[in-house]
Amino acid sequence: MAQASALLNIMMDAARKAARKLNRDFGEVENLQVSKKGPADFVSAADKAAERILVEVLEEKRPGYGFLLEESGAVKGTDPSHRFIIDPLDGTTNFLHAIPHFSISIALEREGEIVAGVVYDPMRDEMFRAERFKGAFLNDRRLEVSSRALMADAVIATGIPHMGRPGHARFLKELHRITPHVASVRRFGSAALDLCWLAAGRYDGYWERNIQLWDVAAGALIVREAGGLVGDDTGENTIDPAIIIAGNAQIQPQLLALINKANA
Ligand code: 2AM
Ligand code: CA
Repeated sequence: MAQASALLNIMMDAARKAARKLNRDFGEVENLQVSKKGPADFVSAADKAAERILVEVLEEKRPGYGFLLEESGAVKGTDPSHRFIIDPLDGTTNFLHAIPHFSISIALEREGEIVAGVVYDPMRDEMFRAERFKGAFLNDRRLEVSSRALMADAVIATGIPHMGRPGHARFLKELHRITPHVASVRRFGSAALDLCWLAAGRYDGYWERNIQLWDVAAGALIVREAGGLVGDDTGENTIDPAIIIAGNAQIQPQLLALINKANA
């Protein structure tokens, strides 16, 4: 078991503090399901409140760092080389429907590189963390991606484009190309957790298009530090929220090939 650094401890403390608020609000959402108005406004307030807590904790411990926030956008810091990239509630649709699968995602970027990442799943009390070159962990257990090499054995996670977003037809083409070759496909609704579950060897691959940097910045580092690959559809080893193709080192290239075939 490796001791987490001071930086990761700060990021994890922030996540746990914000999670306490999200947990209370999740309980309330479960009650609001039956109300006429529904929980939508309440959830958007919960989201913002969690973000405020995260910023408050991180600002106090790392004054001057900038932020890229899902709810409030970019906030410039006095230190131009550091920024936290934060999704206070990844899996909002799940949260809104009282489906207990969502997370808090915090990444730290230094000079344009993601150097630390924390993803916390408050419902399962699972804290995923990684620092560059120092490995990935789930709570205190070192993570490694699965060793499944055959697509026929692989469980692949994905995200389906939601209402109002482009790419529905393309998604179906890709799904149609992939499903006959793999054991199963899953769509659970939190990109940050999809990546962490891949890092933990639960999934063997993952792809999604048209998401945002805050959905994947921390999770992508966690996958890489667990020995997995994260890239785009050209085979470049990059974190491009327009197209994320990830997997263990055997599955990722095969998934990439199928996605490119689907679009050929
Ligand atoms: P969110 O819950 O923070 O919005 C699921 O496919 C992924 O897409 C989630 O990580 C989700 O993050 C993201 N996403 C982005 N915009 C979304 C939207 N309008 N509705 C649902 N999911 C969205
Ligand atoms: Ca998100």
